[in-house]
Amino acid sequence: MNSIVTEYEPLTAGTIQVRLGHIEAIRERLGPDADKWRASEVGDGNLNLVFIVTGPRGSVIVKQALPYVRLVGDSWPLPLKRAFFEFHALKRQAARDPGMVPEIYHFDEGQALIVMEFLHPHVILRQSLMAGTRHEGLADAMGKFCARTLFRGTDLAMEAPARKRDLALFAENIELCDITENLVFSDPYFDAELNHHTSPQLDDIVARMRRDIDLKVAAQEMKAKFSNNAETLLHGDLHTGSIMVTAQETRVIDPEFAVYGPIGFDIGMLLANFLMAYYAQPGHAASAGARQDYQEWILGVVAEIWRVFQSEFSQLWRSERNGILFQKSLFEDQGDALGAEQALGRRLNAIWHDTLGFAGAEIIRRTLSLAHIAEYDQIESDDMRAACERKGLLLGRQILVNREGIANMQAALDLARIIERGEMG
Ligand code: SR1
Ligand code: MG
Repeated sequence: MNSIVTEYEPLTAGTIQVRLGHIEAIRERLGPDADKWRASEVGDGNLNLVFIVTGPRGSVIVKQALPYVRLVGDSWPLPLKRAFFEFHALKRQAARDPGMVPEIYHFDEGQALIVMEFLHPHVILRQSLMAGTRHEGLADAMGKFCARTLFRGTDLAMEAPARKRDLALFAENIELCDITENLVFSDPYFDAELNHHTSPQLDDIVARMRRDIDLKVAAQEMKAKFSNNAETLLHGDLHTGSIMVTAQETRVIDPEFAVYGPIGFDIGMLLANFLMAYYAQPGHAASAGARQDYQEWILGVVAEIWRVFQSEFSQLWRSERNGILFQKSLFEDQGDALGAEQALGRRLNAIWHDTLGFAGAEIIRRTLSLAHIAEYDQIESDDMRAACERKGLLLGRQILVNREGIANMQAALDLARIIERGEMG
């Protein structure tokens, strides 16, 4: 019952047995009798098909790119090659932070599909944050993931020829990069076709933001940093929908937006999504104030991710700085360890301010541009949703425009709390 399709063709739950039944790597995991496999399509993301396929021996995930943006439909074509970039990014992330991404069992470039480990009983972190669930080790895992994957993709760590070849490979991820450049950094600030926001409640702040020259300049400065600074291989879409968790375990999925960019981009996007989850909590609380402790837990995660990132990045700086930048021959080898520490401090400081800028841009785009977040969308009352979103927008604007003036995490979180208390309008 095997059928080897050579032209790209989207899978369905009904064709998976026939289409994939001959692939040894899958047969090993599910059992050799494909008649006994059962598939269901569970994709709830913006772009792809995702199937859970279960057989007598176990389950796998089959992820297949569609030739268009699923969220919008076939009026927005999107290259299948994104599966190729996701495959290569997963390989690199697995090498740079072992155990943090799903294992790949099979990749078919022509069919734009990746067969990978079924993470169970993991759930998408976004869902968990709405439910008010705490996760041990989440901040530690994510701080280390950011430090390890981002440091190990730079010219601080990699051999220059390998990095240049890699940079050229991921530079072809043009269309997904284009989505980020438009949706994150430009669309929120004009009347882009696919924008939407909670209306009329947010109409005033949306109009104000589009007239806000400081804000638009800051957003374009961050866009320039994103487009012009091929510093490291980014995950490219590191939000809380790209993280799967159990009570104790954290894994990262979905790096199809992978591209070379500035270190602060991934961290900024990640922290922004926690900050939005913070503001969304009143919309998910059983009664007023019931989620206050949980909100503080979320801010604790934000602070801890940044603390762990800095600590791990510093350790890697000291132990794995074997690339062409800040060579040890210029510092430690001349007995000048202090110089290397000074350079590290300056780099971390610059990453911090970039992180704030990218976080601000991400918060604003998730509220005003095309792709919103479930934490806001699932708040039924328009007034409640708008109140949460407005606070996010206020914080987003502050940390984007004033990113250079916010000295540390404590100051950023104080600002988040002031806005949550309604003390800044
Ligand atoms: C058209 S794709 C919209 C968004 O979904 C992805 O998850 C990325 O965040 C992208 O910006
Ligand atoms: Mg995704």
